[in-house]
Amino acid sequence: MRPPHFADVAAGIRSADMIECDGDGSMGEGEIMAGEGEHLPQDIVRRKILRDPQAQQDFSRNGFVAMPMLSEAEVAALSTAASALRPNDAFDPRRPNWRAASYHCSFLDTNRDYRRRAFELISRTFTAHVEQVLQDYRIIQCNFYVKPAGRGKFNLHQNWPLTANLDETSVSIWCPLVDATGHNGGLCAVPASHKIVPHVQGPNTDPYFQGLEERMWAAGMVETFSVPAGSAVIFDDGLIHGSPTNQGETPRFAVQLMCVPAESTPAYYRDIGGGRFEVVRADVDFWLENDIKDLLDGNADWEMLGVVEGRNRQVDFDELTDLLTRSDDIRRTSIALHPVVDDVSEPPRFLPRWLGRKRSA
Ligand SMILES: O=C(O)CCC(=O)C(=O)O
Ligand SMILES: [Fe+2]
Repeated sequence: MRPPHFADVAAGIRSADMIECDGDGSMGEGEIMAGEGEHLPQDIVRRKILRDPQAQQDFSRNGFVAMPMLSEAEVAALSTAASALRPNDAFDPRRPNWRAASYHCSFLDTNRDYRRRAFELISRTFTAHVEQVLQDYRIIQCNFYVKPAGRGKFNLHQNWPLTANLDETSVSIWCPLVDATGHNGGLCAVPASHKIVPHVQGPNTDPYFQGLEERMWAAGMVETFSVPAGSAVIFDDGLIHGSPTNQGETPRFAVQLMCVPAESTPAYYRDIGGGRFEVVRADVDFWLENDIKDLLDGNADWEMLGVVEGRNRQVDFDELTDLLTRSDDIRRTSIALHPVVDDVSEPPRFLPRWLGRKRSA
């Protein structure tokens, strides 16, 4: 028996549209054999993410898939509407903002009214596309990412997890509004690096591959995409990705939408020290209302889902290489985290009752 997963309880695993077989060999009857660790719940293995079977297969294997999305008219309309928005940094942070980021990101801008307008504009433009391409997903966050000429390097990273159950898949849709290549700071990624470690990436957490970036590039692990304006790269938020400095003459505008399975509980993981994370419900308004300082400080008014024991640790280059080599097998195992259960008869009152139950062996 596997122990109760955090989100089995927090969210419940409900049936969604399932894939019969996506061709990656992992869809047999019964439990999937784990390469290591625990078996992955069938419901999650079979949960379809992209409606198109070929896109689903590519996504499962590589952690991303690229496809045309916006029409030329939609790109033009969105670009015009974006230029009328007034973020506090005017899309051009003159001095590096949080953590020395030299790009504009809607979510990091201090203007709440702008953040909401950006969300409304982008979600309005993309809702029908999301519906058409993804199987029962909904939009949680919308951002403009703008890199001024000569700036904007984005170190390799994973996006923060967005679901209370880490075995579920949240995705980013990254869509440039200008043609984006390695030259002007387009997206790059390490193929098949999704769901290979149970790492929780938070705003102040080191990546599990800290210090390896140069070697990863030198070893040819990182792929750079050339994406025409309006096309999209849809990727697993656990995929290692980033983007180089914009060496072009003009700003590089892109949008990013973060989407979660409709049946999942959207969440934010706040590092509370000692390897533990507080998990709080984080739906659309959560991300519009809270800025980065709020996210780091926490807030007693947030809806607490529980506390989980993290399994973060650093890997070295050889281990990363090995994990990538075995990634198909590793992805058949669970990366979900377990609720922290203290051996006390009376759980603290702010925790839901189920947290007071003992974990089965
Ligand atoms: O726009 C970029 O260059 C980076 C985007 C990114 O990291 C993301 O969409 O998660
Ligand atoms: Fe990212």
